[in-house]
Amino acid sequence: MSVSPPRHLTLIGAGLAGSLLATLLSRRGWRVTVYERRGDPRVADYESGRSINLALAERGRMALRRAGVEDAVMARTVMMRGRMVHPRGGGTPQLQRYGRDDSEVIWSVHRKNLNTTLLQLAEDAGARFHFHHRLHTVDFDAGHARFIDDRDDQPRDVHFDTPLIGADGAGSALRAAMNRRAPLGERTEFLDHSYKELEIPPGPDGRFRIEANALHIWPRGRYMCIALPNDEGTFTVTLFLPNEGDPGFATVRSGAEARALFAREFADALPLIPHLCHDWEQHPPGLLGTLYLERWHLGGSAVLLGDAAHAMVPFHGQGMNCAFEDCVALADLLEAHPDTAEAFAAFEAERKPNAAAIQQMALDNYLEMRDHVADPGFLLQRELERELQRRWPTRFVPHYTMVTFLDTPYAVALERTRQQQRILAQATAGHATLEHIDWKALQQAVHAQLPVLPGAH
Ligand code: FAD
Ligand code: 8RB
Repeated sequence: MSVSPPRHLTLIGAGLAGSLLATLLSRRGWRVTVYERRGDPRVADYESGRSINLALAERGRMALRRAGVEDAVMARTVMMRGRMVHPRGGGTPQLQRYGRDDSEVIWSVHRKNLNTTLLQLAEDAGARFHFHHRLHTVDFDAGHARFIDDRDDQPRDVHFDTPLIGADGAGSALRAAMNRRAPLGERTEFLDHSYKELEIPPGPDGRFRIEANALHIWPRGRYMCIALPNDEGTFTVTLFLPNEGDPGFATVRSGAEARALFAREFADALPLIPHLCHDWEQHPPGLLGTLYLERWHLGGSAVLLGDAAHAMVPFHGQGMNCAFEDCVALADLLEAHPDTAEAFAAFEAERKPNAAAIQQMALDNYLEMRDHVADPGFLLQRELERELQRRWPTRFVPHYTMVTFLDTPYAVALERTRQQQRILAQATAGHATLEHIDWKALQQAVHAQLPVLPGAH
């Protein structure tokens, strides 16, 4: 006789992954209790007035569709067709499309709107939320968790007899508690670059000051600036800069120094950012890094997902998309495995290699965005890539398409990308155009090395 499986779960964190997972599980009849450090974003003015936006791609949309919330979210997004590359010295910005047409685009979405929508949906589905509960410590043997209310520093001790799911982000307190109980093999590799957020307000007519339907990039070799549109006519600008050297955060310290950097390197952006000096001096640079864990779960007692398990650098815009994919995978596996420890082990086995792959691709994409996008050799490879996709669309699927428009497992996308890069580099080496291409030889290489990719069309 086996005891009936626990149908009650406790989630830590009601951010993007926590609120989506709460919905998916509640819909399937699980009792879900969620503890969140911050206040309820639906009632409190829980963040500063600034809008922070995220790029939503197909993986994220698929997960939202599973939760029945895709349409509600999509109603308030801004389409981004491609990269708008702003050259140094003020030449005309050029759009590099992400896909073949407007069916292959990404979407800019407000973090707060998205989080609020997901929370409401989870509550409607029956999940119970406890806000102002910051997980502090866990006694796994006794089944006790201590939470702190950060408004008055008061502790609350809660007894639990359910598995714990950590969706509490990159600084996860559940991860720390699990690690104290049995080491998770944790390692964080910080990037020697950080970031600063700035804002382009709407123009006098309330409209976007630059092309709305693009992700803007100012590539400058060792560093770059980007801008994503918000639906109220603003852009959130992010400058990524090395910590050391010049320019770097160590040398560009005052608002006036930042203004001088923009005047020199981002001349067309400077007049659009009226609060540059103020914003520069108000907010410290944000750190960037990759979190690697050897283990994601503690038997059947606790498991981590999203940033808590695999925080990554932002350069592929996949952190949230990957976290959403985690939620669908975990919900499915909890359904498939009555034994929670087995479900958690299967989740780790399925997702860990894929998380490692997108972590690597995110690091690689920094070089592409800040440097390669302005390089003629790179542009020639992109041109060949498009032509190979046109000829053999189910076999030669561009890297960006696999990551952003398909749900190809990230590990498969990484492997095929490496193979494709060898083909592209070899075929274009020493040439400035595609005139010399031996299409017969390429056809052979493509068919020999790249089997038909599920989902490609
Ligand atoms: P989070 O969304 O961070 O949620 C964690 C939640 O846990 C929060 O609500 C937090 O308050 C709560 N919490 C933390 N500690 C505790 C505790 N001790 N007890 C209880 N609750 C706790 N990804 C993309 O895909 N595309 C993008 O364009 C993109 N842009 C980004 C821009 C910025 C500025 C940043 C910072 C990230 C961006 N990301 C993007 C990454 C994305 O935000 C994360 O990968 C995603 O939010 C991960 O979801 P999560 O639920 O794991 O963590
Ligand atoms: N976290 C993004 C891409 C890929 C764009 C391309 C890149 C800001 C922090 Cl840096 C970045 C992408 O290859 O042309 N898609 O979506 C989002 C990105 O940065 C987000 C806004 C960001 N994430 C800490 C800052």
